[in-house]
This record gives sequence, C-alpha cells and structure tokens, in this order.
Amino acid sequence: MKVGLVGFAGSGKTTIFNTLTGLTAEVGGYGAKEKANVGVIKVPDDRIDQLADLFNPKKKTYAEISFVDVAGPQADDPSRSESGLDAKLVQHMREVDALVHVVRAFDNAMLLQDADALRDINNFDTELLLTDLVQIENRITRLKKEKDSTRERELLERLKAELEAEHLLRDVEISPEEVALIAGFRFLSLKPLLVLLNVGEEQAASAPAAEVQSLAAAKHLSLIQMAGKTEMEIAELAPEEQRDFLQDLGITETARDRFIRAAYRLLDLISFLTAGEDECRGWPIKRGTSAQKAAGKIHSDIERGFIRAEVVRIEDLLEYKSEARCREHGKLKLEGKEYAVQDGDVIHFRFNV
Ligand SMILES: Nc1nc2c(ncn2[C@@H]2O[C@H](COP(=O)(O)OP(=O)(O)OP(=O)(O)O)[C@@H](O)[C@H]2O)c(=O)[nH]1
Ligand SMILES: [Mg+2]
Repeated sequence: MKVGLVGFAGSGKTTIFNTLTGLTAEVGGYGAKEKANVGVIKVPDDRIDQLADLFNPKKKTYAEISFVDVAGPQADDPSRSESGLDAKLVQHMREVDALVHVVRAFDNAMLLQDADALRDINNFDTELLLTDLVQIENRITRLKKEKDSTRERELLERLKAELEAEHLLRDVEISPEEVALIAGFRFLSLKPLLVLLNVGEEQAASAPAAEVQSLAAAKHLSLIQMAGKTEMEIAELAPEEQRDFLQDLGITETARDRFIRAAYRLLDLISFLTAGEDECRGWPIKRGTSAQKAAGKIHSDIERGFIRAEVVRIEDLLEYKSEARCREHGKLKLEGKEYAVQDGDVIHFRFNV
C-alpha cells in the first residue's frame, strides 16, 4: 500500500513522516521544494509470528506501507488558485493508493495564518477538485477535436458537471465499469482520503474538536488526531521508554499503530496468510476479494491457473498445529474461485501451470 502525506506548507507532513517511519528527514522546510521523502514500514501482525513459531520458516514477510512526503503549497498564497497545484506534487499524488491530508491544528509563529482546520480541509479538497476539473476539461477538448462521442466523453461530461457543482469525485456515484473506464486518469478527488489532525502536545490524548468531527462526517472523511511533534520525539526513543512517555500523555498506542489501523479501515483492508517452511506471510486485500483475485496477489500464474483454495482458520491451525491435523478434524475447507476471503484465513492455493 502506498500512501501520500499531503497538505499545506508547515502542516507537519515531514514531522508525521518521521513519526510513522522512524526516519529522521529534516523538518521546517516551509514549502521549499526539496526532493520527496520516501519510507517504508512493516505492518506488525502477531499471526505471522505465531505461524512462524509453528513452521520455522526461512523468512517472515509482513505487509508493508510505503510513504511519500512532498513539500506542500503555501496556505496563504493568493496566486495559487490560478497556477494550481505544483506538477511534481500532483504526479506524486497520482501514484498513491490513498492520501493522508495532514492538517495543522497547532499555532506556529513562523506562519502568518492562525491554525484553522476547517479552512484547510475545505481548501485542500478544492485544490484536488480543481486539478481534476482541469484534467477533465483538457481531455474533453481533445475528444471534441477528434469528433469522438464515446462512452468516455459522456462520462467525463457528467463528472465535469459534478465537479462544477463542487462535488468531489469520491462522493459521486460511479459504477465499477465506469471506474474501470477512468482508472487511467488517476483522479485526485477520487482517492480515499484520511484527514490527520496534527495538534499540539496538550491535545495529544483528546478527541478531535467537535466542529472538525462534524465537517468530517458531512464530507464522509475518516479522521485521526496526533500530536506530531511530541510523537516524533517519542518515536525516536527505545521501545521500552516509548510506553512510559505515551502513558504520561494518556495515550495507549503508538502513533504508528493507530495510523495503521486507520489506514486499513479507510481502504477496507483485511489480510489472509500463507504458511510453509519457506515463508510465513500476510497478504493485505480489500474485504470481499474473491479467492481467485486474492491468488493473483501472490502471482498472476496462480490466478490464471486457479483450481481451488484450501482454507484453514488461523485459530484452528494454531490449535491443531498442522494442515494435515486440521483436515482430520474437518477444519480444512475447499473453496472455489468466488469464495470471499476472510481476515485470518490461511490459504494454500492449488493451480495449473
Ligand atoms: N508545536 C508543534 N509544532 C509542530 C508540530 N508538527 C510540526 N511542527 C513544527 O512545524 C514546522 C513545520 O513542520 P514540517 O513537518 O516541516 O512541516 P511540513 O508539512 O513537512 O512542511 P513542508 O514540507 O514545508 O510543506 C516545524 O518547525 C515543526 O517542528 C506539532 O504537532 N506541534
Ligand atoms: Mg516537509
């Protein structure tokens, strides 16, 4: 899963990037377009460790989340509305599966404007919307020149009207076939978006402000709150020390763990597992993914030659200690292509080569 940390200059993207990745990229650039920060984390999963205790594999492989953090536009730059978002920033945003909008909710004397989460959430969404609108208009002009009046043009005209009515594409009803038709555009306002409120230390353990919660609810946005700077300092400590500092703040879970849960919820991800002497591994997939499609995560050959999935529940495998004993106790199920894979299924795929 690839996530982009986006938002206005000085909102704390690089600070959050450091908190989540444990890296030490330089903060305080204030919109200076230095190169993007890139980092990867492994998603902790006890179930992989438990399987590894059973199978003694050569390697354990956890799911990964990769982050890209690019300097943001100035929140108070009046020329921005004409020039739009920086092309390089847009390019980075196109490539990710989800956007995390880091919103400044702490005061900072270096910045002219006071913190105003509602303003920034609305303004950033408008930037996404305008970027999509320009892209759609360019494409429609092109199709008109080619005297093209296909399904694509009809759909783009409809989406254009929605954007002009200030509806973000993520809020517009688009059928799966239509989604496939426009997938190549990688529209920004269609991407799942998580709002990350970056607050001062004194609010580290409190819930997001009521008015921000209402806005998020009205806009169907997921919301998470973090005291970025404090949690970055904590993330730099040894794990044993981290717990004490978090407890003092009234927080029970690290910023990273909270973030991972929010990201999985946002993208509606679950994990199935594979286990053997070579490797024990977790595979994130969207909830409801069919067994055949899930097989494709491992290798396209397995998807193509899919015969069946042999499925045991992780609890049963841990209890009976082997697939053979699970089979003896009726705990191994044979499932076909269409089976909707469940979180915690341990799967062995049978396929033709
Ligand atoms: N008080 C406080 N300061 C913070 C917090 N998060 C970031 N800062 C400070 O705000 C300034 C900007 O933080 P950055 O993480 O560099 O912001 P950014 O979003 O990466 O900014 P650009 O890359 O310039 O777009 C730095 O001086 C940080 O130390 C926070 O939660 N509380
Ligand atoms: Mg930065």
